Amino acid sequence: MRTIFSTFLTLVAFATSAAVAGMLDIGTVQVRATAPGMGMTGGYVAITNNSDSDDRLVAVSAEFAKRVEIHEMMHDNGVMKMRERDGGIEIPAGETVMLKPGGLHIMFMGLGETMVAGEMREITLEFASGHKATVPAMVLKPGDIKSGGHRHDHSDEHSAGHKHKHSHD
Ligand SMILES: [Cu+2]
Repeated sequence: MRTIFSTFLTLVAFATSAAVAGMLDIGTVQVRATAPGMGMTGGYVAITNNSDSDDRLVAVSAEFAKRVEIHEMMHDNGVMKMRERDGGIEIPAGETVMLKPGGLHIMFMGLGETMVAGEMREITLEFASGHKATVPAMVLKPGDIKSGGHRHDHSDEHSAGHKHKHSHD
């Protein structure tokens, strides 16, 4: 009886995480490296909504930043400026939204440390659906940040970026 019960729990846990992971596909987060003393930097990521209902990125947080905002770019008398985007970013059902340099982006403010190229961090994304995901973020030199050419070749992606856990057996 005990064995059956724990197997059941394992199956439920597995099914839940797979379903959640399948609804929102969050690419590798890219964070722009900073020079010592710089107080803010940008973050970029592709988010795909595989579900049947629209969602919305409403908040981002990170341990290394006091405050994180979701920004958009806008023209102001011929000058590109950025500002906080009211209501976050809509992620329509079945679509991919790119946060990239010169467009929608995550703004990390009040940095407590220098962001050094090559380091890995973590950030947490919160969605209107209640889905919350803590994902790895890669610190990159500005020239190494890919501005949107994220191709979804799955074999490629698996050999390159993703870490697979094989340890649970
Ligand atoms: Cu910004």
